[in-house]
Amino acid sequence: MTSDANTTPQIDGFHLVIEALKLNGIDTVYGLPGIPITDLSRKMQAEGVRFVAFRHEQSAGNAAAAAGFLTQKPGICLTVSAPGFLNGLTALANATTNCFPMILISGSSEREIVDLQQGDYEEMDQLAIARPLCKAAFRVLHAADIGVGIARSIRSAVSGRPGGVYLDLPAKLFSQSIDAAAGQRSLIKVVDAAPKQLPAPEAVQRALDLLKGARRPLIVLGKGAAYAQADDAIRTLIEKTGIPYLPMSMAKGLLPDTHGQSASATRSFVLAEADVVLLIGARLNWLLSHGKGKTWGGANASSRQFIQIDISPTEADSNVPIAAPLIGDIGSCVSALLDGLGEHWATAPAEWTGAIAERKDKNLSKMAELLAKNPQVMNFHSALRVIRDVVKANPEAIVVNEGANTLDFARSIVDMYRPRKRLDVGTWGIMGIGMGFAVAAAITTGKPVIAIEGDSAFGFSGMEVETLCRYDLPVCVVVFNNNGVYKGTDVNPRGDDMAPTQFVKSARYDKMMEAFGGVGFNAATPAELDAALQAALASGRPTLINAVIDESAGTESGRITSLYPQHAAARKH
Ligand SMILES: Cc1ncc(C[n+]2csc(CCOP(=O)(O)OP(=O)(O)O)c2C)c(N)n1
Ligand SMILES: [Mg+2]
Repeated sequence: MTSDANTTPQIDGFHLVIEALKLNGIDTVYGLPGIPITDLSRKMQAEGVRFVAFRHEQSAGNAAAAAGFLTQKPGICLTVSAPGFLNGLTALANATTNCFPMILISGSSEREIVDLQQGDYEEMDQLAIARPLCKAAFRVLHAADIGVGIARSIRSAVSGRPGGVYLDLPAKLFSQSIDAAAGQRSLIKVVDAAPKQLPAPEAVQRALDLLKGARRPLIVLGKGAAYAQADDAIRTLIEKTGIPYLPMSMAKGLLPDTHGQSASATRSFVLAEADVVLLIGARLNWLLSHGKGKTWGGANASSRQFIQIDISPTEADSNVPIAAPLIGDIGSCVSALLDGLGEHWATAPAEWTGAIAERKDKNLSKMAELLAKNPQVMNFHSALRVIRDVVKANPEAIVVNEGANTLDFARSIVDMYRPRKRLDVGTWGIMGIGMGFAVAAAITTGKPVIAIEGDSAFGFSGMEVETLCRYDLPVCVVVFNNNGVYKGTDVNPRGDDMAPTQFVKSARYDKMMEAFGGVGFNAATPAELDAALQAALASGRPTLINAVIDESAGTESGRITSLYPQHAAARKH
């Protein structure tokens, strides 16, 4: 705020943006400075908003998205114009796909020049480019509209199905000044940003009737269920009905993975056999084989009935018919089901739960055998056994996970015990979320983070180890170093160049962390890995463990080989 003897007090665009964010409880911004937002980042800091600066905007955007998922408040990413904006855009699109609330705020160049395409510094029509990739996109041209712009962005990000929002702030806006009192009045404190949406009573009854008649019921928990923070209601519903459940990867830990009703260890059996499936915040996309085909029992699939809890009415019937859509927020829908169960609800038939238990036991002992092996060179199993045990002993730790084999094996081997403790590549299977998610997890929760990273996956955001060191965050990165993408044994048949999936052999990723003052370990055995992890958790220092993994242990694309075009073609011949 500025004033002198001859003028009324004024407030500028910089401060209106900052005040609008603060008024709405936003205390942290993830970003990367430069024209025209460097001063905004400084002034934010001066006004008590934490500015966490990254080395690449995509990581800052990923951090904002993860913060949104963990807190139900929109995570804010701040970037410069054109290239910085584009770098942040992948994270914005990924957040939208995953239903994480975030707002990408980018500075932009002179509208008059951009729109006439006269070649301004970092010229780009950012609003038009962002619009198809997010839930909503806004531009503010007048300082007096900043309050509305921020309020609309917050509402759009968190209400209904959460997602990404783009907010365009042209450079000229920041230096515009308006009367300070009018400026304060123009700010909006958003009331009830994500209103509850109660399901209709007849929709609840329809769902209960279907569930009551089920002989082989199944509940699938998606990351929407984790986001909803309706943990007690969801657990009560599962335990009261005795229905076996499957958590999608980021729903792991909503109930402890060791829970008796978890059917994860016999996923293919329950998906193929279940007759009524209750989806809670889980979409029937590719991760659930679109609700049809071989995974869902082939011929059986057509007789299966779905109940779908989702906040978006257009989600139902996206892939297969939904017999009982239950539209509303997850907390309200699950509570309504609980209320409708009454006193005498018959739990899931013993024939079904018994068949599951039998298969589960068998699969779990097979897995235990695999995990107990101690091969000469560490493989995914022997390394993940160590991490599984460390997470069990430290259930408050947050696990971040990306890669192909490193992802697939970690997802099934590392049990989670508490809600929202697992962050991963989500709906798109995107590489590059690792360090951004890890930073946000550490900053928003203050808990230790273990990032389980394929060596390729890590490379997408690896420079952010400097960010981990700069903010001295309790993040332990474990790089599963198998010398390449999927494995390190590929050779180029012509012999005149490296294969596309190969990396430098025996690289020492731990040295990267040491370069910035963090702690590095090289671990070639389970015992070394365990010691390094224990040291990292005890010290709370940024740590990188280079875990040496058998370079021949992985398979192409981990477990999604079937999506490869050439494999599909090969099957036909
Ligand atoms: C942004 C992006 N680029 C490329 C891919 C394709 N991709 C999937 S997994 C993967 C890396 C797998 O290698 P690594 O992380 O080393 O895991 P490993 O299987 O070796 O354990 C890549 C490049 C992707 N999913 N996302
Ligand atoms: Mg690898």
